[in-house]
Amino acid sequence: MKAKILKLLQEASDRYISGQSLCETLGVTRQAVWKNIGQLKEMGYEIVSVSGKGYRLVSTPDRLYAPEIQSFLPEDGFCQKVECHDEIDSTNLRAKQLAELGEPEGMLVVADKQTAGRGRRGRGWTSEAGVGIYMSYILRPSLPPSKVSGVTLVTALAMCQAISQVCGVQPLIKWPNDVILDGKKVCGILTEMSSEIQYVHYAVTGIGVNANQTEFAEDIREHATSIYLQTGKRVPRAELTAAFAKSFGEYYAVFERDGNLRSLVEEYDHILANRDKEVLVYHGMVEDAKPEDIARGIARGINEDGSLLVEIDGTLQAVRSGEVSIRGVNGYVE
Ligand code: BTX
Repeated sequence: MKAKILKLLQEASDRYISGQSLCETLGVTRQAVWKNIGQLKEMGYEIVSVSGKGYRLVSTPDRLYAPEIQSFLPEDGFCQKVECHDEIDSTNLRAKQLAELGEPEGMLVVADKQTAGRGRRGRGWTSEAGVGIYMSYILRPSLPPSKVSGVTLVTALAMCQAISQVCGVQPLIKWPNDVILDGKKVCGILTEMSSEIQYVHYAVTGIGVNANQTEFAEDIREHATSIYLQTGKRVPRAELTAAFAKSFGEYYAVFERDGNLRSLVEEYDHILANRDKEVLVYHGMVEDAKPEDIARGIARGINEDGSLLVEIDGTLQAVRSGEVSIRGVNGYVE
């Protein structure tokens, strides 16, 4: 009910909605409306009530609250369930647990803080409270396991669209799993799956967003930034979460329908950070690469499998995510 009340108040924008019309639309008593509005106020939603006029939403607190996230989402959309945590070890771990328990595709797990945020290959993801968004979607793709890595690219596309819509700034993608602003990471993506040789039980796509951080610890400062640091504007985290959830559902439907990324290649290439630039292709971990593990080439775009096409010694080679890392010639991106 709170999600519906928030939706109606948001839709009314700066107009008042009468208690009567809330009751009629929601099919509940005045007392139920009043009680729920009271609870929302206690949580920091500033809702004014004027007798004879009704209720008006003046401001929302910056929190990740499931009913508020749902209030921005269409009722028949891909995201049907949102679970929010103030603190959790890792939303990917939680989403995997829920998937094992049979939760359906399209359930989103969101946290305000992670105590054991996970990156790729055993790395960590710094997940401070109150400033970031840490979330994971449960997916049950009807695709062979070899195609699931495409989900990472779909996630990056959806996040770029959501940031551009809500924050008014266009991020780029550093293939395959980073979203960047001004050459630094604002999001990292980790897709995991449980499968048999031919069959995917479920996949989980996790995304960490640096939304409102004003500083970063020394070990990540060089390559990390936040949307706030880049735009000077506070990010409404619940709204951005919902915009991502919606956008992801739309791109994912196309990906699942085609069984590959062919309809999304052009859009992806348009915001590919390294496109037509010189890159270093590392086979294995960047940290302990030997000179023979590194090739130099020019990134040309992705193919429909989501591999990066790199021109090396005049030949176009498709490099697969999971097998290589890409760096700019002089640094992280360029
Ligand atoms: P990655 O392996 O590409 O990047 C991890 C590396 O990024 C770290 O080793 C560190 O150098 C750097 N890093 C750590 N934290 C941050 C940060 N907040 N901003 C910028 N750089 C950072 C990327 O892995 C995948 C990250 C996915 C995180 C999400 S959060 C929700 C979900 N749950 C979970 O446990 N992981 C995912």
